[in-house]
This record gives sequence, structure tokens and C-alpha cells, in this order.
Amino acid sequence: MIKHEKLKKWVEEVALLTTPDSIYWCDGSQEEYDRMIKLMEKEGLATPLNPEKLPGCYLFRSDPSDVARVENRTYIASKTQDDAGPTNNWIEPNELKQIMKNLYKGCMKGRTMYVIPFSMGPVGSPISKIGVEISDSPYVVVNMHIMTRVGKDVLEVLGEHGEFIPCLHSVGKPLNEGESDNGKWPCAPLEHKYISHFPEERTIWSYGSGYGGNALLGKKCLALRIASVMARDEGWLAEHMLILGITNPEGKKKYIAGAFPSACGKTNLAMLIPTIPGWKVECVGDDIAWMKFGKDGRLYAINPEAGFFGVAPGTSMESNPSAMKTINRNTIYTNVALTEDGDVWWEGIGYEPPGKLIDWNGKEWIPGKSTTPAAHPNARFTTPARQCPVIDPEWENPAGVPISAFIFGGRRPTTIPLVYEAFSWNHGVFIASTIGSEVTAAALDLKAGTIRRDPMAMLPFCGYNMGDYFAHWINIQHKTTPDKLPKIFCVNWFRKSPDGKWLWPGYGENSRVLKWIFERCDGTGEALETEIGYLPPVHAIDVRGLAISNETMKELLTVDREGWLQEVELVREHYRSFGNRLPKELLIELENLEKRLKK
Ligand code: SAT
Ligand code: MN
Repeated sequence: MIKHEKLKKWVEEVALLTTPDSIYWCDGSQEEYDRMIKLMEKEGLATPLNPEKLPGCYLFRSDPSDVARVENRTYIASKTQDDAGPTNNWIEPNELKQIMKNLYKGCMKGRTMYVIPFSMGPVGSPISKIGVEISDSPYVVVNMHIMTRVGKDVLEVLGEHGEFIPCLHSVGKPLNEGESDNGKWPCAPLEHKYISHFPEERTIWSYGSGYGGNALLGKKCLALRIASVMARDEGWLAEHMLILGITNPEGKKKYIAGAFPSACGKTNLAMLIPTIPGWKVECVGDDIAWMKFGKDGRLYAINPEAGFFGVAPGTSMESNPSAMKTINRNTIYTNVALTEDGDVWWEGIGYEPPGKLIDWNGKEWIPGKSTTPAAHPNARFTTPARQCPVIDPEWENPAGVPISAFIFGGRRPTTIPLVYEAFSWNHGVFIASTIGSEVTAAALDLKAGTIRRDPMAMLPFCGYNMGDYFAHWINIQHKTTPDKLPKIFCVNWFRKSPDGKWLWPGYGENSRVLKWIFERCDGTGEALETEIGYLPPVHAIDVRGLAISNETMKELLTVDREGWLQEVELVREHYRSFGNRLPKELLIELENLEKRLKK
């Protein structure tokens, strides 16, 4: 029985507002998972895949209007707009609640209301947080089973008075008497979609979308937007970062956390297979890191998630063999293409389609003839982290893993070297606040060549004013002594030559850069002091066995003074948008960089 009065009352209130046909409390069991899948199979929403090839795997096709997070419908409804800051959408919280209550009224009619108690992080870890998601989507239930820890033991930890984050979700598609979804993914039109966060109340309200980060509220909504606010108030870090462990041939191990804007191969890096003999990389997490200082003054990280919600297109035995070996069983596929023998296929899977396909829209797709992508570019797999062949043995350690280094990167064809190290914590925060990717011609609203800045890769995920977030990063160093802080590095796998060719091979070869980072943390790596930070001399990057010329390495590792002076101007412009909330420490770093470059 539910002992938590506040939770019971909230569930009753929501039921009164949304009028579901029934209420169901999730227990997180395999039996429950299987039952939900069967239910959706019957509704025509889940397609079982070939059990010989992909045991326990199912395919879902979402509505074409509901295929990704909707940033322009995502709100940080803090009491004042200034607290949400210049990078977030804002509506006054009472006004937004009124709008949403009108939408929620009767919205679960004809559906079951699922109550999903979940833990972000190992159940009972001092770094973990508990959430309860109410949702009318069984698709959400099964995905939450994989992505978080769902079930009875969570309610036990919660006890009678434990703290939880209420997460309310509806697909926004009530059913009339006798009506069913009949194979059609339920969701509301775009103008009715709201992904809302109330940071002071630590509450999430989502309406109208069934997809990914809009609906699996533990992920971006709780573990980043709400958690970033909690982290600010409580003195820790909730970051959009992968966590990996790297072991040298002598068996010495260090953990690294890294932030990259989307489309930089974060999941690939998290599961990288080193090309340098004797080195090993293991994965703690591919998307989110929660970090607190331990008693020893070091920063400890947990992965609050239990699964990977990864982009399928581009994932192949070449780009990410570990991911491919993770997703061959017990995996939910959304918006990939289906082969005639019940297998999956997507663009960039590494081989030609074996024949006719059914595309992500459910239509016939003929190789060589069809001109649209067979899989949606944001098609996803939801897969248990424990299945990953390179999952780190410590990945569920409730105490977390000690972080030695932070790496920040983006897609920058020019200027930014392959790797360099910050002079100090403040300098590292400065670098992190300026990362971004060059916009390709494909993004319609921005000029090609423009850099879309994505500070700490947190632009869509920071639950408060980004200027204050920078200040939090500056301040957190005082929780420990400088020698205990992670060292901060900037990496760039995406440099191009003037004729447009990649200068660095990337993928497993990135281990060569990780090796230097490891050595720097170990006190053995060589570095040159330059205007922009500590750069490895060419011979300090181990390129044995790699066909790369000395000239190319030099190009990757020299300071392009002209480019950097332009960069200073671009950063100045970027900083202007934060007004007087920008910490003065960052402006000082910018000025010092300019002075060094002009000397
Ligand atoms: O849809 S999610 O937000 O969960 C994934 C992503 O956009 O990174
Ligand atoms: Mn992400």
C-alpha cells in the first residue's frame, strides 16, 4: 500500500483533473513490461522484430509531427523571466498552469493513468533523486523501465515523507467511448504541446508529445533542467556529460566526463574502443552526469540513467561496435526502417538495405528508388546500459566515480586545435562557456559558417539563467582545493583542411588524445604553454600505427593567431547576450586571452 500521503493526494488530484478510466501503479517488473508491450502490440503500436535476430526487440513508429524534442514549446516557468534568463522560453507560472490545466481537463479519458515511481541514479545512492511520473502512455512506461530504475523499492526508499519530483505527462489525446488508437501514435498538435518546468516548485508538466525527452521526464526535464536548479541550490553539478573510465597498460584507471553539443559523437566517444595497444575505455554513461564532492575533496560522478536513448542513424559496427552489440536484444526502436525479415535498418548502419523496406512512416521504401530517408534522422534505440559490452564495473556504484578531467568540444572546422588544456579552473569554465558547433548549410535559420554556441552543451537543458549557471561553475571550485579539481580540456575532432578534408580520423583514434589527457592528469604528459592554453607538442600525441603526416599534426596543434583574434570577437558577441549576469571572471579570461594573443 502507498504510505506517502502527499504522493497519494497528488495522484488523486491529477486523476480528478484528467479523468482516466483507471489508475495503475507501476511495479517495475519484467511481467509488467511484457504486459505493456503486449497491450501496444494489440493496439498496433508495437511491431515485434525477428526473435532470431533481435530477441525481445520492438519497433514503434511515432506520428510525423512528434519525432524530437520541441525546444520552442519548452518552458522554464520560474517566477521571474530574469531567472529563466535569455536562453529559455518563459511564461509566468500561474498563467502557464492555467493554460495547461485547461488542456489537462479530461485529457486521459478512455485511457489508463500510469503512476511510475523512478529513481535517477542507483536506488538509495546519496547522489540519486526520486521522481514520480504520471503518464497516460504505455510507451512511456516501457521506456522508463529501461531508462530509469522503476518500481517498488523506489517507493520503499521514499517512505512516508521522502522527497520526490512530480512529473505529469499526457499525450493529449483523450479517447471517446469505444474508440482506440488503432495503430496511430497518439499526440496533440504542435500548438498544444507544452514541456514545462516550474523550478521553484521542482515540478514538471508535459502535454501533447509522446516522444523522447518530451515524455520520458526523468531524462532532460528532471536530470538536467530541474536537477541543474537543485545542483545550484545544493552545491553540486548536474551536467549534460558522458562519463568514461580509461585504463592504461599498467592498469591505472582514471575517469573523464565530457560535454559536447549534439551531433559530435558523444555516445561513440563514451563507448570508444581504443586503437592504441594496451589501453581500455569503459562507459559509465553517455548523456548525463551528476557530480558531488566527496569527503576526500574529489568530485564524484554518477550516471543518473539506466539505459541509452541513442540516435540510430550513423550507428554502425564501424562507428560504434559496442552500441551495436548493446542493441541486439531487449531494445525498443522508434522510427527506424523495417526489413522484410523483421530486422531493422537505418542510414549509416554500414551496409546496403537488404531489400525492400518499410520506412519510418510505415510506407514501402525501395532501395535506389525511394528518395526520402528510410529511418527518421532522429530515430532512436532505447536499450539497457547493463547490456553494453564495455559498461564500466563501477557504473552503478552509489558513491560514484572520481572525475580527473572534464573535456569540452564542438564541431569546429577551423581555429580550435585537436586538444589543449586550460591554465586554471576559471580559464576552463571560460572555454566551456564558449563551445559550439559550426552550422552547416542544412540549418535553415542560420548562415553556414556561423557558430552556434552551446555553453557546456547545456543551452537547451539549463533550468535557470545561464549567466547564473556560469557563476555556479566559477563558485563550485571553492568547495575543494585546486589540486583536487578535475583538469579542464578542450577537444576538437572536426578540424578540416582548406580543401575540406578531415584532418583527424576520429572514432577509436580519439583514444590517442585521451591518452595525452590521462598523462596530463597523471603528471607525466608534456605540454607547451601557449596563448590559448597548454598544447601538446606534436611528439606528445602517440600516433604510432596511424597514417598521419607530421605536417597535419602540426596543423592540428598550432595556434592560429588570426583565427583566435576573430574568435575573441565572436565570444565577446556571444557574451553580450548574458548582460550583467555574466560573471566578471569570464570577461577577465576573455581579456587576458586577447592580451596574450596581441602580445
Ligand atoms: O529526446 S531526448 O531529449 O531524450 C534526446 C536528445 O535530444 O538528446
Ligand atoms: Mn543529450
